[in-house]
Amino acid sequence: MNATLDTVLAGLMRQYSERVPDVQRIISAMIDEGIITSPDDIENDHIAFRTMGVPHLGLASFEKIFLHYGYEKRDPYNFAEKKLSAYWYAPPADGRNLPRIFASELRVQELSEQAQHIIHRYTDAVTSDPVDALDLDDAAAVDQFLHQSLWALPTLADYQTLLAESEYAAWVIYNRYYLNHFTISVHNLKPGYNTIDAFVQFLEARGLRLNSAGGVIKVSPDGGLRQASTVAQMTDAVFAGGDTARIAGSYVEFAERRVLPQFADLPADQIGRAQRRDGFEAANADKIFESTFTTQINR
Ligand code: OOG
Ligand code: NI
Repeated sequence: MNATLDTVLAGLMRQYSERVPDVQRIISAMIDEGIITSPDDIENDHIAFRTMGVPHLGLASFEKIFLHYGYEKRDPYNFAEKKLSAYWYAPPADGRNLPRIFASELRVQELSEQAQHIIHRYTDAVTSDPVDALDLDDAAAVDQFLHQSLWALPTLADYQTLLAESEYAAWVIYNRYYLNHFTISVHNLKPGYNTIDAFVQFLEARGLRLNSAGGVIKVSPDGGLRQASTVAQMTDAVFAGGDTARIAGSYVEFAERRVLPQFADLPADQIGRAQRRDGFEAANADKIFESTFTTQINR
């Protein structure tokens, strides 16, 4: 079971690293700076996916994959203005600090008639839950599923119409289940780099472009979860009929999880994941979504 999950996660990371040059750029900078000696030294705090909330798809379908591998569904989040719902999923507790998952869904029925019509012209091709037809113990099949299209390639005109109303809708109609981001855990890095402030300073000195929505560093009201992210990189997209455009792809996130107040006096060697702030924060997430939005990309 865990071997299948490992293969699926490795497949996601491989395709994602190829699509997002910032991943290699950040890893190389961390090695060059002496923060890590190999990419394996990086703890992946969480990965994120986006889904289209229509019958047979959305979270109800997507989550079956990771629930099958032992992930547990946790807290819900609501983003009223962006018309999104999300949950986070805790990894199987096997002592390996596997990434959490943050998965969201567009509430398609809240969009304009025009946008709903465009989305359904694509997604109506899906007439039963595609995950039900998948052998979840076949890692190669799941890897392929997460990188394939469940609907026809969109036209550039449809993409642009969606983009004007919902940046998220446009992202999903083209990028589907591609990994939206992975997240470098900064609190376990060496001193000088183990806070989000220090790490952001390092990234900015190395010329990375960071999402500034709501401020570069997003801090939860309890102070325990501190996050930042790059601005999504552009990818060359080919649309139906052969039109091409540069559109938002995926990005990289950074997270510092502080030790919970009740464990503040524990010695460092007794601090693990269970002693740190867990979960997510709606107000942080709301701004992190904008890492793929034109408001950040064209800034
Ligand atoms: C997810 C944004 C939220 C977090 O860690 O709160 C998020 C997305 O862009 O799909 O990643
Ligand atoms: Ni995230």
